[in-house]
Amino acid sequence: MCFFVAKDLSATIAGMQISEELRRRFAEAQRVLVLTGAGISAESGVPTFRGGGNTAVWKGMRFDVISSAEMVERDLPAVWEWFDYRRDFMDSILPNPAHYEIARWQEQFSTLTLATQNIDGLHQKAGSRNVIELHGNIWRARCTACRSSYDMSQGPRPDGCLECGDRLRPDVVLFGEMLPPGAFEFAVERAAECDLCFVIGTSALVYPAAGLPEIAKRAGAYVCEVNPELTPLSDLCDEVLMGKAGEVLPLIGR
Ligand code: BJW
Ligand code: ZN
Repeated sequence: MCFFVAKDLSATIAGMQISEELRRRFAEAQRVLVLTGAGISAESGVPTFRGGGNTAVWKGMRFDVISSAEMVERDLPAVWEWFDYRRDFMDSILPNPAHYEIARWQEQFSTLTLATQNIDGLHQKAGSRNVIELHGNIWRARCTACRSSYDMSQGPRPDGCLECGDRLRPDVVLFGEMLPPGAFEFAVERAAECDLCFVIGTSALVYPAAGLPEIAKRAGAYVCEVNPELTPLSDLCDEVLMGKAGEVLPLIGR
């Protein structure tokens, strides 16, 4: 079931799930920014990090311990074990209607900027182009010294860096690490000039990604959240569509 919470009271007519205001904004928007998080991949079978009263745990370690810069220093083989396990699992999963709907939006707006915190590559599998991967990609390894990058989607990674021989690590952004050079800055530029912003499937707890809708709002954009649960950003949003992304997104443009 999908609950609809809108600050535009005219939109709370029984049975109407998407406000007239959002439909109008969607029809007229030129520049749209979409920020996604783990929840958009939940319907593809990818576990979220938080929510539902649970926190992801790997062999007794909280994910923010195993997915941390400190653990790369302390026990890189354990970090690889955790990421290899998740890559094996992600190999078999498919995009869901939410990923496909966002890919379709590319043809609808003159500028569609998709910034994702997800590392699973499902947006690209659904056909989205130029995805800003704020937290990296699980299908890449990178050298801990020279940052040379290795694609693991076509085969196994080498034992060490082919350029300098140093150790490889997953090319993902762990707690306490900087985001990929330029990625956040580019998303900030797009947030500051968008007229419609969607925040989809993120608990909005992790910064700087969670700051993007705040930037869009300050710039005058209409901000819409899609999530079955409220988040710290819900109050800032003009509209909160409480439901699963795969069920709600296909309704917005129809
Ligand atoms: C559905 C659904 C359905 C379910 N449909 N929805 C400012 C203030 C305080 C702290 C900081 C700050 N700025 C920076 C920090 C520190 C830190 C941070 O934010 N900490 C907070 C937790 C307090 N940030 C960082 O460290 C970042 N780096 C940084 O800032 O660098 C600068 C710097 C460096 C050094 C010193 C100082 C500054 C890096 C953050 C990297 C995050 N990495 C992870 C792990 C990636 C690797 C891995 O996969 O293991 O990224 S953490 C994890 O959280 C992952 C996610 O991308 C990220 C966000 O999670 P997300 O996507 O929101 O998922 P969930 O699970 O939290 O939520 C799912 C949601 O979906 C829920 O709301 C559900 O309801 C919903 N849902 N089903 C729609 N069907
Ligand atoms: Zn190297």
